Amino acid sequence: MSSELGSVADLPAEYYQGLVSRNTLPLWPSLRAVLPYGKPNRRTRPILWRYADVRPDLIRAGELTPIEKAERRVIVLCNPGLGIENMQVTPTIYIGLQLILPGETAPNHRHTPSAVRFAIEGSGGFTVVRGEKLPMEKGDLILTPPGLWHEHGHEGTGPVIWLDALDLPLVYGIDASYAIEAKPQQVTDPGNASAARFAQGGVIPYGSLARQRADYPLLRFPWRGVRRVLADMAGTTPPHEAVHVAYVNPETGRECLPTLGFSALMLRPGEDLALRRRSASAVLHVVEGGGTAVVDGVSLPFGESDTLAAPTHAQIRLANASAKSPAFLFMVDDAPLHRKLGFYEVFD
Ligand code: 1HN
Repeated sequence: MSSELGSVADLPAEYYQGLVSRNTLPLWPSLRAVLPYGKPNRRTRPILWRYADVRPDLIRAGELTPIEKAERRVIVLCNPGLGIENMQVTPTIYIGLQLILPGETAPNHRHTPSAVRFAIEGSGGFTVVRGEKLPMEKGDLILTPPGLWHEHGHEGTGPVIWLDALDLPLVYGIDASYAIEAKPQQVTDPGNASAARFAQGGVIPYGSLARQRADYPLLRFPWRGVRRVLADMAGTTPPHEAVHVAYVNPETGRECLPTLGFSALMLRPGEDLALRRRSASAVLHVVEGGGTAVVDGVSLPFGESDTLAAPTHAQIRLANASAKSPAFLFMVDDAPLHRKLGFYEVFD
């Protein structure tokens, strides 16, 4: 079945050069590289970025580069396995840490890539998406779906830092990434009214049953509620089963963005857990606590606000270092994309 295929060296040089000169190539010398047997070739390295390393560089960016010269003041996490200039943590996922200082604004724009913000530090920061003013407190998830206007501001004191996750490598990779700029939005919903509409799981505004569903009815998922659900589930979830919740569109129950999926995990005190191996690539960000992740055999000790990369098809073990306190992790993955492409798999 899997026999050795012919190489470029097997071919007359003049034949091969002729093919190249006509912008063509023989498939067979490259076939196994582009379509390996059993498992994909994964260039993504399992690595971790410590918040303690990135934060000082981000704070320094605040001194070196005024917001007007940056638009978005971001230090980008770059997986060396994918080429650091390509600004990818996994082949589909871009991650950056963004800093905004008191009184600064990051101008209004919209673009084809999907984005989310996950708040790390500081208070008083906000994002306006589709006219809704959305506060960003530690652990809050805020969606900026493709095509929706968004801009950021900061009404508090001290630095505000959040994590940006985008499907930029994917959208850029298909020559589809671009933005449009505009004047600041009119804030039509200063009080985050959608939070009230979807505050109770399983209960939605009555009209949502009959009408054509909005694509993105809920844009902000406060951490406080997610943490409470995880802590409540921890007591009733069997040992060795992950305490794991997905962020979804509350009207459809489906994923909340087209390509990227979001979820949160709690590691119980002393817990050492193998996640189910999946086809999707993922990024894990530590909200609270510390421990060790072992990703495809690579041991990555983690603490609060650290971020790590997991390749497609990766074996992931997560151990909580504390016997007393829980640890909480936020996950971004490209499972929705894999599902849409028809090849999402869960193994084992
Ligand atoms: C973007 O729009 C933001 O809106 C942050 O804060 C990072 C990276 C690449 C492309 C667009 C933002 C981004 C981005």
